[in-house]
Amino acid sequence: MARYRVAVIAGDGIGKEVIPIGQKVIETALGDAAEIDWVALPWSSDYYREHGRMMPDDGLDQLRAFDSIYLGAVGDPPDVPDYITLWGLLLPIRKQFDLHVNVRPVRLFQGIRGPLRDKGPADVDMLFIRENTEGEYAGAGGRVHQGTEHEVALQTSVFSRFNVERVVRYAFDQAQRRRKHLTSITKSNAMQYGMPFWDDVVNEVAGDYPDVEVTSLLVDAAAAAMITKPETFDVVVGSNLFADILTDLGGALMGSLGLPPSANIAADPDVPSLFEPVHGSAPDIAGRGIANPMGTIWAGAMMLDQLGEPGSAERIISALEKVCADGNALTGDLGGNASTTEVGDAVIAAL
Ligand code: GGG
Repeated sequence: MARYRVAVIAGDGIGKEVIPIGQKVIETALGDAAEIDWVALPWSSDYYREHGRMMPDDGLDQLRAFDSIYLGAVGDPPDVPDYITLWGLLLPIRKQFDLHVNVRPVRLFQGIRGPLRDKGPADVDMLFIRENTEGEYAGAGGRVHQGTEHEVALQTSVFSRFNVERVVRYAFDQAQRRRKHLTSITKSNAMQYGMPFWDDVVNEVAGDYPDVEVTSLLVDAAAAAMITKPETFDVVVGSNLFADILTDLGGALMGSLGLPPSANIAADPDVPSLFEPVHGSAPDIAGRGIANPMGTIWAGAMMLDQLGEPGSAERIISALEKVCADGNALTGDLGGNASTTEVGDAVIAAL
């Protein structure tokens, strides 16, 4: 029997409520096929309040020994500023482990009422590939003359050929497995260095994928087109910031940000990848037992797929589809009144 070691960082807010549900669903889906040794790590804003840092000094070394990382959410504003939680935990993991792509499906499930009047499940089925270690979130910049009236802040985007090319190739590979269309998100009219470079790399790599049709869209036009003609998107590749923003829009198209999952995939297969819902810690609803666990459950399915358990992964997605189609166990964000636990139980029953 296969055995996997998974680090669990439930984190903050609703992360602590949805992660245990995801673990139960994963164990049910695996049955006797494989076993998971879960190791809970208390790294969070509470940990920060106690220790002055989001994870221990050797946190990354500890994580490296695992097969996978399952993360809930980070963020506890205004008590702990969001840049502390993100730069103290999630972003260092993405960068140090070279989790080069962030894979984010956007799908409207049957039974879920999306916000678009004339669009249904057949129209909303995209796969975002987000550049995940540099771009606008590279962390290059600084503040000078701090606290004076001459204060200056610089936040520099970084695009390297090595990285952009491998991310774009990953997206083309995905497009070949799907409907053979790739949309590249750019802003080369206003950002005259990084974005024409991005476009050049996309055009160069496109030469190796003659069967994939490529569309280049300015990020603002892409945001509008996701609303007016979502059916024109198949695989979408974008920079760290642009794809972060557009996938929240994607979550809205799915009916709730509680639904989309995300897979942060390591370039080196010997390094753990990280799986998390797209949503954050949602402090406004934390502790009430009403958070939607579906994004976390789906992220668990992506984790199983990557660990080499595609059958169990598919069963989880089918169970999610069934629960959505039935419509009897949906949380408030999807128009229902089920609790987090009741949704988990319904997914387990569907399995
Ligand atoms: N699910 C993890 C989480 O808390 N995400 C919130 C967030 O702000 N993420 C930023 C990012 O994905 O770059």
